[in-house]
Amino acid sequence: MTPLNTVTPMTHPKKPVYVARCLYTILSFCFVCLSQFTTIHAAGIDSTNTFAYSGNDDVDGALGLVALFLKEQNRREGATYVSKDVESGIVGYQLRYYDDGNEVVDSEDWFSVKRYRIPTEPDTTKEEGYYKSDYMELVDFGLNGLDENDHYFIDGRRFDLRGQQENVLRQFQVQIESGVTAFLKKVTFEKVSDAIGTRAQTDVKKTQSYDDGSLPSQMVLGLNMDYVFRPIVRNGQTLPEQAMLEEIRQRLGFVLSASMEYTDLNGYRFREIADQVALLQRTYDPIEMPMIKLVIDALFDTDGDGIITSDNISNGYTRFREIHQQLIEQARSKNQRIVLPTDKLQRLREEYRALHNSAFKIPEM
Ligand SMILES: [Ca+2]
Ligand SMILES: [Ca+2]
Ligand SMILES: [Ca+2]
Repeated sequence: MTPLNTVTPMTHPKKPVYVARCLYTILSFCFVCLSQFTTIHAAGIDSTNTFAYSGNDDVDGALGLVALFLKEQNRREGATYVSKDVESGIVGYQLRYYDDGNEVVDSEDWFSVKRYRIPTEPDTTKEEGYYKSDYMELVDFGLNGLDENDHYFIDGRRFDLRGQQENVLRQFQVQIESGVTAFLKKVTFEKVSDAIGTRAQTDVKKTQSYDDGSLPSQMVLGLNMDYVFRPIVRNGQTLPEQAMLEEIRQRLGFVLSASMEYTDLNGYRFREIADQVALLQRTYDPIEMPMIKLVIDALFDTDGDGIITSDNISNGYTRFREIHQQLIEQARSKNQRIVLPTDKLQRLREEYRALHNSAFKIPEM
């Protein structure tokens, strides 16, 4: 995992030393600026607006942001979102992102870079920009880097990458990286992140951890929901992924299970749940989604942006205990011996309404 303020090593040809020195001051400044983007986490883009794939098999977080940006720029284009042409030396690029229609960047989408050569002296007898129709287009299905499932086009003819050697795939991938870099140098990563704002992580669906160590809903809950869990830092150390996963599941799992179970006034059932590791560490079934959404939105994601910090986790847990205590006192005053799940859910709905100023609606599944 690469922290945000670390420059990702590039595999591009090295710049001469003197250029590097001249750039140093500028870079330091950009570096400070970049580190302010606390809601954006894309270690695949460095402070010089250079893009490189982060190299795991998952949807690339940084490329996902660029995809979201394209979408932001031209929503009217239907399911394909296209960038303006960018020129870099004698090469021109155009970026395209295709969403399968579910409005989030995920492994069913593709991203492409069109690459064409700009003649030093364009033929004035031909129509303007004639050379743009003579291009190569590299298509990354899944936004996870080029592999054997990807393909490219030359003059409209498709070539599959199946059976290609690793180094050939790598060469093609560098072309995509160069195209995205040319684009980022023009629009700047700052502008990209401003346009996307807090949706950055919740709209890029990942199945593995994000570049900054945040965990997607898929990892924590086993469900593709709009939640991202921020890394847990303790005594200055970020918890390892597995420990973080267990801790979040322990807390959320307890609240979820306890909300769906009755409790007797002595805490029986409650204690039983707390002892059941398998129950707390499990992943959830899609049928439980409305319930999970209610619990999380009422207790853990109180500001509704889909981002859940470690403070949110402990506050949500504490809040649940408070609410539960109130329910127990209510039950006592009515001479009841147990608190029913329906009472708990009703109380959580009230909590939700107070926070979000609207009634909880069962989400579409
Ligand atoms: Ca999609
Ligand atoms: Ca791919
Ligand atoms: Ca939040």
